[in-house]
This record gives sequence, C-alpha cells and structure tokens, in this order.
Amino acid sequence: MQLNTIIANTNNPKLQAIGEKVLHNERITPEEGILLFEQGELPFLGALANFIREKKHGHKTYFNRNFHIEPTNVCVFSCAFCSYSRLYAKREEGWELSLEQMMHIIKSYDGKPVTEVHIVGGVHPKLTLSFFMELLKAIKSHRPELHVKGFTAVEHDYMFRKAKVSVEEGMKLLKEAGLDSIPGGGAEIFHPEIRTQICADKVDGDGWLNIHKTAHQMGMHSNATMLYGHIEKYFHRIDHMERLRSLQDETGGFNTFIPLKFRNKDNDMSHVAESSIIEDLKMYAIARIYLDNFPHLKAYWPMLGRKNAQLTLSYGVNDIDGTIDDSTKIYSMAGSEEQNPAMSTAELVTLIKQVKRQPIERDTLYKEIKDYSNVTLQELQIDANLN
Ligand code: V47
Ligand code: SF4
Repeated sequence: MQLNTIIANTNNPKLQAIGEKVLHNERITPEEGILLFEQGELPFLGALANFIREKKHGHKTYFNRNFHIEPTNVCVFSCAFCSYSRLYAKREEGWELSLEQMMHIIKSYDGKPVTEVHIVGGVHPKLTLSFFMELLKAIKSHRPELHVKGFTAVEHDYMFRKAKVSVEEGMKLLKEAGLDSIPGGGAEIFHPEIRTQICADKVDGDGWLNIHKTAHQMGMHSNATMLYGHIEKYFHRIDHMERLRSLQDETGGFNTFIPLKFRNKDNDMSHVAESSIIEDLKMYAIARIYLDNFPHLKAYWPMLGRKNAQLTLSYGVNDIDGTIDDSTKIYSMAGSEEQNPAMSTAELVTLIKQVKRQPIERDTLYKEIKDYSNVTLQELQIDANLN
C-alpha cells in the first residue's frame, strides 16, 4: 500500500499531520515525537520509518567485519543497569588485559579481512591516557589501515580528568596516537531525572555531548546510543534524541544512532521488566522518523538477537553492525539470548537476504566495500572460511 493511502486511512488527524510531514520531508517536533510513542500504532510507524529508510538507502543494509577488545571489566562507576562491571561485588571475576595481551588479540586477526577494531570496556582506575596512547600507537604501527573505534565518552572523560588535560587536549593526543572514531556508548538517558537514578556518578549528558562535539570539530566521526526500556518515560527518550539532533545540526559528525534495549539479568535493575518486541520496533521506527539528520540507524544484534534484528530492517534500520567476535561480553552477561555473539559474513548476508534486502559490506565510515547481492551461497561459504 502507498504511504499516502496509509496516512489517509489513519483516523487520527494529529497522526495524519505527522504522516504528511514525513511524506514531505519535514522535521517533526518533540511534542509530535511523544505523540507517536503514545498514539502511533506499529504498522503506521513502520510504514513511515520504512519510507524514510528506503528514500535514504533503498534496500541497502550495511554490515562490517570487525572484532572487539574489552581491556577490562573493572569499573570505578556503578551504573544500576550494568551486569558487567566488577569492582566491589565480584572482584574475583574482574579481568584486566596488558598491552601485550591486547596486541596478541590484534595479531590474531592478521591476514583476516576485518576493517575495524572496537575497543570499549569498564573504567579501570589504573588504565590511563598514556597507556591507551601507547596501545593505539602499537596497533597503528602493526596494522595502520585497521580502523580503531575506541572508548566511550565515559572512558574519555575519566582518562582526561585523571591526566588533568582538557577534552580538546586529550582528544588531540588520542587522535595523534591513532584513534579514528568514537563509539556511541555511555549515553544511556541524558535527562538528569533519569540519569541520576541509573548512572549518577559518571559523566553527565552535557559532558557526553561535549566530548562528541569536540571529536567532531577535530574531523572525527562518532555514533550515539540510547539505553531504553527501563524507568524512563517517552518524554525522556524524545529529550535524548532532541539533544542529539541539535548537536548533529551543528556538527554533522554522527554516523549512526543505536537504540540499546535494556536487559535485566544480574544487575541492580533486575526487578524492571524488559520491553516487548512491539515496543522495541516502535522505538526503532520513531528514532528513524525523529533523527532526520542521522544518516544511519543500527540494530545491534548481539543485544536484540538475530531474528529480532532481522525484523528491525522493516522498521527503519539499515545497518546490523558486524561480524563481532565472541569477545563482547556486555550483553551475554546482561541476559541476551546471544551467548556467543559471533556471526560469519555468510550468516550475516543470509540473514539480510532472507528479508529481501541488499547486503553491503561497509567500513566504519560507511564507504562501501562489497555488494553481496549476487554472491552465491557457495562463494559465501568459501568467504566464510576467511573469517
Ligand atoms: O553504554 C550496559 C549498554 C553500552 C546494559 O558505537 C546495556 O558502534 C542493555 O555503546 N542492557 C555500551 N544495554 C555498548 C555500546 C555500543 C555497542 C555496539 C556498537 C556501538 C557503536 C556501541 O551498553 C553502554 C550501555 O548503554 N549496556 N548494560 C544492559 N544491562
Ligand atoms: Fe562501568 Fe560502563 Fe558498567 Fe557503567 S555501564 S558500570 S561505566 S562498565
């Protein structure tokens, strides 16, 4: 069915007005964003989001070949939703990798066609700015073309404060040492009403935004996330996306928005129920509609599960991250059904093709590396052996 027919069939004049705006490429207001959450039915939201997705990207669905390094799960902070950090409670389960151990991981990918390493972990009091500069230099001297997407704004904030340097100075040092871009973690919910309840002791919303703004001003790109589906209200989600949309108007430095579904296993918020798949799909669709200046919307499959990630491709999502190695523990520890999050290129391509989308391998900055539309299953299996 055509989008204008779907809009006309909606017997809610306010939703019809929003639908018309989307059809004519106009931005929606925060009030309209909240209304979409409160009154928009999933098929209507999905049609709008898919219209935007297909206008921006057609059927193209991006993935990249990457792996993760988590330097430590020891963390000085105590976010209530975190199932991962080990400092006080279960100290014996804490780990901390040396520079040599991390270089060993990097070298284990020699000869494999990965384009990105994503480095992110807890905030360890002993892992300093100079330690990470040394790590970045070692990675770049070993494999200069490997893109390093590293450290959340929370980690940046802590290492810069500890080293007593400004955000500008610290970011410049990391960039010179080899940092290429910044992942979207640590954003959670910016609004202080919620942030003070779920992660009071780490960098606040303005601090997070300032770190990304500084990176953008130095020509680096970054991603943004939002941890949703816990104690926040729709208003807080829209407030979060509004702050991101405003910064993006200013800098244009964000590549991707990644909604992260709260998982409730083994953390201080285990009493909070997880959101339903309907609520998850609404979240993706409204993010696609609201963040009109974000080029990409990513579903992070290790958290959502493969089947649900596949479903999001009809609700605005045009990226499903990468062939992440099972070194990612943050979601398996929080209760995701993906206990060993690794997917071969063959599996990712099949997953995308099954829902009639076009699988495209990209690099971190969305340069297209290979179109897998016409690659046969046999070729994929040969390719899978390279993974
Ligand atoms: O900031 C922690 C989230 C984030 C839980 O930029 C949880 O490409 C759900 O940001 N339930 C870190 N979520 C991971 C992250 C990320 C992941 C993939 C790609 C990119 C990217 C960034 O994980 C944290 C927090 O929001 N998180 N605990 C939990 N119980
Ligand atoms: Fe530390 Fe990050 Fe966990 Fe918060 S979410 S406790 S900052 S590892």
